[in-house]
Amino acid sequence: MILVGRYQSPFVRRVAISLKLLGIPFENKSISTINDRPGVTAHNPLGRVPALVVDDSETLIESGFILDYLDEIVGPERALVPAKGAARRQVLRLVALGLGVMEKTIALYTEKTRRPPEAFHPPIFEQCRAQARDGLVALETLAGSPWLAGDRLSQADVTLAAGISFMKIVAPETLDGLALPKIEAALARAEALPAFAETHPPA
Ligand SMILES: N[C@@H](CCC(=O)N[C@@H](CS)C(=O)NCC(=O)O)C(=O)O
Repeated sequence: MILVGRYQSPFVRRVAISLKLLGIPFENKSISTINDRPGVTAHNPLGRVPALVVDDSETLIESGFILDYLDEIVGPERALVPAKGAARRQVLRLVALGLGVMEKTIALYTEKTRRPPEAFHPPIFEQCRAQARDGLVALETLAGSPWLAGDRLSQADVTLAAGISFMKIVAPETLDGLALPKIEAALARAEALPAFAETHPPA
């Protein structure tokens, strides 16, 4: 399999971490949506990463759908999202919050780096920042221990680790004044694992 996209993207990184955690061999085609748009559109007409080339005839897009496929390959015992019931809904709730935080962090990054100064609109920036912070507070409230969903590492830990690492690089001030002990503990535990350490984006 070939994972298209750079680990600087938290969406790409959550797929890379999952592939490694699940022991699925892959190559990383580390190309950027900014510097190599034709290279990316060759795999995804939307020009977005990640894409996962499964074989000569099939490429998957959308990180959530790619992760669903990986869980299907490894089966319910090893899947990072439980197959059914309350455990599944709890992990999906945490993942949804983590993804929301990730999306708002990307919006902050775009506002900071892509918009000309005269087009910067503080109310939108502040709203994205507040949404990211509120998402983190909600996650902290719902979080279990030692992992976010309780006893077992799940896709919630993977997604939040990818999102928070990205936030610490591009918009660290989002975290100012927040007390997130359960999240920070799960994150430290995760980042010590090879699947996380080996995919850490350069600062
Ligand atoms: N919902 C998509 C989001 C992917 C996404 O937004 N990727 C960013 C990189 S972090 C991207 O490719 N942006 C380029 C663009 O949208 O033009 C997913 O989960 O795969």
